[in-house]
Amino acid sequence: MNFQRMNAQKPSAPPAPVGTKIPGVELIYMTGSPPCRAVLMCLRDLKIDVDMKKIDMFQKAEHKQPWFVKMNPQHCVPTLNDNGFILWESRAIISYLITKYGSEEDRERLLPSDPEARAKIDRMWYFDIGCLYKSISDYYLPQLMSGEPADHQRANALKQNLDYLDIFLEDSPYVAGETYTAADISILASVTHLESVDFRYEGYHHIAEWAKKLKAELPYYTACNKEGIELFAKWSKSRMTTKKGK
Ligand SMILES: N[C@@H](CCC(=O)N[C@@H](CS)C(=O)NCC(=O)O)C(=O)O
Repeated sequence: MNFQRMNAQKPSAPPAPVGTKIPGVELIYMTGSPPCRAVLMCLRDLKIDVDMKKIDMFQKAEHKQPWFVKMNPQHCVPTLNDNGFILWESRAIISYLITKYGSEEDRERLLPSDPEARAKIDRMWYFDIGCLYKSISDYYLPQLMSGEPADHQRANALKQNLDYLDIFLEDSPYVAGETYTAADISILASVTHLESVDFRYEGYHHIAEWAKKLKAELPYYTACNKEGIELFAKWSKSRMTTKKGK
């Protein structure tokens, strides 16, 4: 991806430490990235701290530099380095962090061992990566990156996936059932990404209620998300303005 000019925003400090420091673990991330925001929420939920390495994908294209491509040939963030064990894909990172560093209570709460409960989380994670987050990216990135016109089919795919999520949330307070789990973390990052592209999702009443409830319930929501959403919003606005000015 080419995110030119996004780093025209003021530089930000990594999130302040809040929990138990895990030695030798580093998270390579970017503030405006929804999957990075999801991993930040997971770290906060587990009350663990790792070294935070923010990379500049814009002016410096650090994700394309040899040291990073050698570590992660797919050159994407978030990427975790746990004492030499390298892992990318936010949902895999979240699962790994909970399994390795969560307490028994954290594991049962966020990633329950009951096969049916766990299968529902997997289903929502696959729905997120394969449908929901994918449809947000498919619709907005061509417009933001290359100035392409909005594609109606892609808009419909996004709305269809929001309809599905709204139906899922009709009968359960959280995306995978009666309690907050790791699936809510990822899907919350995806849904709130819509705020940074100015897509109003209030009309999806169950989604809107769920997001509002989580924002109020999660003590770490603002610390992990506000700055990233605002940064992406400023950038996307500038890209839309540039496009209109062409
Ligand atoms: N499915 C991946 C998506 C990761 C991703 O696309 N990250 C973007 C930033 S939001 C990135 O690193 N883009 C740079 C690139 O792909 O070269 C995840 O959930 O971690």
